[in-house]
Amino acid sequence: MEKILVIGSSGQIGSELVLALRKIYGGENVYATDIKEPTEEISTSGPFDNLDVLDFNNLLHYVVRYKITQIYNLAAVLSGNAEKIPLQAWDINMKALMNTLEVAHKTDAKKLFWPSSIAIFGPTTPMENTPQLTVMEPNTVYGISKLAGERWGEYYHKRYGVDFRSVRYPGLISYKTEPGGGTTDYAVEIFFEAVKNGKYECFLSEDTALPMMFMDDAIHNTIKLMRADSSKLSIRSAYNMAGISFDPNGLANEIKKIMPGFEISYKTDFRQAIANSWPASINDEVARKDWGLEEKYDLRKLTATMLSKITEKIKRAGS
Ligand code: AKB
Repeated sequence: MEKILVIGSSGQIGSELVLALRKIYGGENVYATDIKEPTEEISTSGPFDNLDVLDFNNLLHYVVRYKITQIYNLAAVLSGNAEKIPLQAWDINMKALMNTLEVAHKTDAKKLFWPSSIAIFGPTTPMENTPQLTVMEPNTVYGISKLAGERWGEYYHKRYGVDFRSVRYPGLISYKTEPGGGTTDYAVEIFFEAVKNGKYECFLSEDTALPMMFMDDAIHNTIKLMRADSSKLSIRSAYNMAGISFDPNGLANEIKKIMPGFEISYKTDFRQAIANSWPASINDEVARKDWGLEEKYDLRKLTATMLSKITEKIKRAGS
C-alpha cells in the first residue's frame, strides 16, 4: 500500500495533484502538507497538515510516523520572485530539495518527485526544439537552483538508490489555483482578466514564445512518470516536457475567437529578460519513448476550457 506525502499542496500544482492522487490511491493515503492554508477540496478529501519542508527533523518524523513510501516535493520560489530575493530563494529552493533527498535516502520513502523547469536552459541554449541534453547555462537564481537540483537528484539516485524522478515543466496553465511569481504567469492572468475586464496588459512582449502546458496534462504525465517501470527510465536528472508553444499575440488571438471584444496591450517588465533566456520550444522525444509522455490539450482546447471554467467560477463566487 502506497502512502504518499505531497509537500506544497496548497500551490498551483499541489492543489490539483493531491486530488488526482487521492482518486487513485484513496483519500486517506495521500498526506497533503503546506505552510499555507489548504483549499476546501483538499481539507475535506483526506489528511492535511501544516509542515515546513525546511525543518528537517519535523519532515523526517512525519515520514517515519505515517510510513510514507513516496514524496512529491513541490515547494519552490518561482523565477520572478526569486530575482527579488536571490540568496533567500537559493536557500529555500535548495534546502527544500536537499531535505527531501536526505529523507528519501534515510527512510522507506525512496520514491521522490521534484519538479525541474525549462528555466534550467539559458541564453546560450538552442532556442528552438531544445534537445534533452544541450548547453545549460541558466542566468536566473531559479534556473541555477533547478539545474543544481537536477544534478543532486541524479547523484542521490546513483549513490544511494533514491528513486528520483523529475520533469522540466513548461509554464503551467490552470484555473483552480493561480500561480505566484513566475515568468509564465501571464498565460494564466490573461484568462482571468479577459473574463473579469475584457482586457489585459501583458508583462511580456507580443512575440515572446514559450512552452506551456494545461494543468490536466501536467498532472496526468507527472503521475504517469511516477508509475512508470523504473527500468524504462534512462534519465535520472529531469525529462524535457514540451507542451505547446505560443506567444502572447497568438494566445490573445485564440481568446478573441471566443471573445471578439478582448483587448491586449503590452508593458514589459523585468520578467522579459528571464523569458528571453528560455527556449521557445522543446524537444521531448526521450520522455515519449521512455515512459509515454502524451497530451490532450492543444491551444484551442486549452483556451476554450480556461474561459468557460473561469466564467463558471466567477459566477459561482458572485451568487
Ligand atoms: C516560472 O515561470 O517561473 C515557472 C517555470 C517555467 O518554471 N512557471
